[in-house]
Amino acid sequence: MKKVDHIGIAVKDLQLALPYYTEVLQLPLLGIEEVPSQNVTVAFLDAGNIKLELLEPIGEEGAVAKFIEKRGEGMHHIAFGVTSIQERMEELKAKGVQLLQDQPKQGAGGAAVAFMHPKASFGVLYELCDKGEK
Ligand code: CMX
Repeated sequence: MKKVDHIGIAVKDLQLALPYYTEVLQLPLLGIEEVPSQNVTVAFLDAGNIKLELLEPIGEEGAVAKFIEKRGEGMHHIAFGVTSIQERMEELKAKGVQLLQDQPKQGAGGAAVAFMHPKASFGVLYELCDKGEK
């Protein structure tokens, strides 16, 4: 894994959470976007070398809605920035890591994303995030 791209944080209400990040912590807001494939609206904040991604559920069905219902708001996942995501997925599969899908999905900003099951990663949900950069 090359580097951490962002940390995902589940929140119930983006508009309630955002002022804490932008005004109290003074992190610049990079943008807000709906990601229907993941049932979330996300806000990215510039936290220096990495970004923070606030995730607000859309509806009650998605992974983040379920996470908040079970565990409450808080740290949801860590995303590694990768290149050639399909190759990285094959490498992980060959090492016996359980991935949550066979093909990458479209994530925020049009990135190709895939997740590893938290049970395979000692309780942490890791994401692979390929923005097509070299
Ligand atoms: N971090 C760590 N553990 C987690 C977790 C998370 N984010 N989400 C769930 N778990 C744990 C649960 O606590 C549970 O553990 P126990 O069995 O010990 O109770 C176990 O994983 C199963 O969880 P569950 O609540 O039964 O939920 P599901 O199995 O239905 O779903 C998961 C869990 C990881 C498969 C699902 O959340 C998923 O597919 N995630 C990937 C997609 C995603 O998270 N998308 C949202 C972000 C998208 C974005 O960044 O844009």
